[in-house]
Amino acid sequence: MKPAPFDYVAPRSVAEACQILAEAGGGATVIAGGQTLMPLLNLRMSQPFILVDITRIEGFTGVARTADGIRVAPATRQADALADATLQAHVPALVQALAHVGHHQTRNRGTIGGSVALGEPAAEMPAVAVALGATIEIASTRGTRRLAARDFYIGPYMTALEPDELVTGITYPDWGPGHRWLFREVARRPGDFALTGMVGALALDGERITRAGLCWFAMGPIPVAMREAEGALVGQTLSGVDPAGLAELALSGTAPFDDSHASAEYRRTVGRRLFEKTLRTALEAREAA
Ligand SMILES: Cc1cc2nc3c(=O)[nH]c(=O)nc-3n(C[C@@H](O)[C@H](O)[C@H](O)COP(=O)(O)OP(=O)(O)OC[C@H]3O[C@@H](n4cnc5c(N)ncnc54)[C@H](O)[C@@H]3O)c2cc1C
Repeated sequence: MKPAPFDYVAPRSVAEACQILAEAGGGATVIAGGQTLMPLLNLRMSQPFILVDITRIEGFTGVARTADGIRVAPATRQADALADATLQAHVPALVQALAHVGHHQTRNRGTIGGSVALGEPAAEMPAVAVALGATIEIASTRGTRRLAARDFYIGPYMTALEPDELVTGITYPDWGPGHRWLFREVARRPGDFALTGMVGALALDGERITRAGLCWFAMGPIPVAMREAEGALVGQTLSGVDPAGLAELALSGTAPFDDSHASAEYRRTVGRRLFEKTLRTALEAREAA
């Protein structure tokens, strides 16, 4: 199939893009890398009358250090983020996760902002944002606002974004030198969406864990923060943590689902083992971030 007819615009500024979205009254759709949207258009599951290409907006690509952490502009290609030295040094969990987002070909087009804004429950980037405590910048003609990633995801493919709003940046806190990062997923084939996966970081003061951020993906309708496990980890020493003992806490709040790829029971069982193994690896890591 081919898409239903639409107009195409490529604004050069955030103000221009927001004006177009506002005037369209819900009839416009943002396109970034197009890796998810193009198939939806071709299948006519999405039928906007205007497509707003945000990749030419000034300042919409690149990674920068700011007072709040590391800011990734929304149209930054996943392949560029994967190769970015600042992200590699300061947000290694994101870089590790990115290597599992699709394939070389999709990462050459796909963007960080597109993945964050889409809110696919099995996607890696929303879970990274939730785990690390990222802040999402949002703009519209009504102004700008900042939202914690933990408040951004509402349901499968549903976020707090209004139809006239645009994600204009994602800022990841710097978890500090020597922090431990965690990432692991299980997928049928490299590049497939995960059947289950987790990502996170532990901030340290010497051997003591001062902050923990952990999140599941493909374990519920949204990225599921492991709030109880995070709380139990803070204050413990690296050698004092019992990963097996924490696994049940980590699973609380998850709502794994049955689909054609795996059963909920499979996700829960594999998730438990994956959590234990991933946490143990992070605790024992000789060389941390
Ligand atoms: C074969 C294949 C395998 C894949 N495997 C994975 C995988 O394993 N893990 C994974 O996470 N993804 C995977 N993907 C999807 C990934 O490649 C996409 O890049 C990502 O989901 C969307 O990013 P995009 O830049 O392509 O966004 P687009 O497709 O352009 O847009 C996606 C949605 O986000 C909205 N949007 C985009 N940018 C913004 C913004 N700045 N503000 C507001 N709304 C915005 C669009 O309106 C649209 O609704 C795969 C895709 C393919 C084709």
